[in-house]
Amino acid sequence: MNPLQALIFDVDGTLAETERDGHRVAFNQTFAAAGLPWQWSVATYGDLLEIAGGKERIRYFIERHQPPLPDTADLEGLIRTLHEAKTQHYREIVQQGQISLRPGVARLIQAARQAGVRLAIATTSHLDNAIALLETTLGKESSAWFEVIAAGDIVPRKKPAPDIYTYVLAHLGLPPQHCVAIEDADQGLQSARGAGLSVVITVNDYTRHQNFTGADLVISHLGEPDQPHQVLSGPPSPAPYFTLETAIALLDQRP
Ligand code: XBP
Repeated sequence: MNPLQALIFDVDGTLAETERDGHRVAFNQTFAAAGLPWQWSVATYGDLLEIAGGKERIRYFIERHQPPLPDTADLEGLIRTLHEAKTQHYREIVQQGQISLRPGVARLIQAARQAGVRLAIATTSHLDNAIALLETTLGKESSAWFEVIAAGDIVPRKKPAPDIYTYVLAHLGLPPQHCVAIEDADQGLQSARGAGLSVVITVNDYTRHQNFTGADLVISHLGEPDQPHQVLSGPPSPAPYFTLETAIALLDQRP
């Protein structure tokens, strides 16, 4: 049996650089449309990313920054309404083609499909966001390539809790020893590790200085034959880009 049965992808920051130019912009569009004088700069948003989940991030911003608030007793209702509008704005940004996949993502997904390696998604973001990104970047039919798309509020505790990865494994019917998670951030690493998975980190500008102790491999991105990746920590790569063989080698070295 192939030791590699499934690849489980995080979405935001891993499949694409969605945070700075996608989610952040959508939050700001939402605040402006709601008449709120809130603006999340690139730097502020970097700090807010410590909190996974859009609704949770808005709540944290209100508690931490005490911005001017509309006159309402229903704070939870306000957060819910803002987040629904933000999801809409984000989908529009993605569907306009403003976000592209990171190097090597499409290549690795196609290689997995050809080799019969199963695919899944584990994201904190809203399901509609994940589907919009997949369908816009990989084609209308592509969301069906993923046997499980676990997203948003499907589990009670978001990353860094292991729940979303545990959910994916349960629905794939696979033990973690036969799967590799691909992530971009420390919260995702903790979540996937907590579920017993091997983890590959592809860093980005928001996450490259985080602590990735416990990751099996940390690389700049998945890479392409003509766009080699850099190995930041972990075993030297036999190829200048991440392959299914690299994933199998990581599983083989598990204690
Ligand atoms: C990233 C997140 C999300 C997005 C915003 O999730 O934390 O909250 O920033 O999306 P992941 P929502 O890295 O797990 O894909 O507003 O839909 O929550």
